[in-house]
Amino acid sequence: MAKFFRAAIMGPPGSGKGTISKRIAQSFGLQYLSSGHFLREGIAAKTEAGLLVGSYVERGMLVPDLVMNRLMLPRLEQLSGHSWLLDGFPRTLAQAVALNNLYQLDLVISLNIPYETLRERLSDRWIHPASGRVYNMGFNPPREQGKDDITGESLIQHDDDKPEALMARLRHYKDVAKPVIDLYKSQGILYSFSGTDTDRIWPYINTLLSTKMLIEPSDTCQTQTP
Ligand code: G5P
Ligand code: MG
Repeated sequence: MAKFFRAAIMGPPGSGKGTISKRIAQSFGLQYLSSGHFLREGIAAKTEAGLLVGSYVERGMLVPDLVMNRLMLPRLEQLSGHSWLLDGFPRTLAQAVALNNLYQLDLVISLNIPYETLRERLSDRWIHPASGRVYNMGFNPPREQGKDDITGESLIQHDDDKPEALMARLRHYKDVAKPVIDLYKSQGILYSFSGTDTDRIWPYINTLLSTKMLIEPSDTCQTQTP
């Protein structure tokens, strides 16, 4: 494997970023950082920053770029010497530029999932708030209904998965993601995957990463045709 491998995964709400990130982290040993998880940690802890971002997350709005950059970039500094995967960050061009000023990504995965599939998935999604573990009543149900498999504690549904917030999140995603996708395309590191089933997309991502992590050192210049 390359000494350090740096990747990001993009996609609309419910596209499977979290599910695929966990598989990547497990299969390839990357450190996995989810912006949504860190935000929810702050909200649950009721810190000053948590209260501020809570109002955005509840309404399905993007948290301001400066707040996101301050939340995510220092965590990457702590991971120097590790390979990592970002889930949900960067989400805007300003975030992508701030990240790019510090780190050159090796690969960006973009998930294209039809709207109807996203809507069905998110209305069925339940979370264990303390750990961030995600369940789906159809795809990935807990062993006991409404309870976390590990702790037995109650599962909850996010405010931002409720219908009004969800529509707002999907509308925002497309507009805001386009310049970010264009940036990574222009760098030759964007790989897009389309489909309705994570299990069918996963083998392609697995193969791509196996190839990239085996043969491409992160610090060499790359010419790729995604
Ligand atoms: P998050 O937490 O980053 P979103 O909105 O981007 O949230 P989300 O909801 O976490 O995305 P996901 O990670 O893309 O979705 O998808 P997932 O959780 O793996 O899968 C969704 C559901 O579908 C799960 O229940 C899963 O089990 C199920 N599933 C997966 N695959 C399949 C399948 O093949 N079939 C079926 N049937 N089910 C499947 O961000 C939350 C908020 O934080 C703020 C924003 O307010 C955002 O709305 N935020 C930021 N703001 C500004 N900048 C940033 N960088 C920000 N990052 C977060
Ligand atoms: Mg997620």
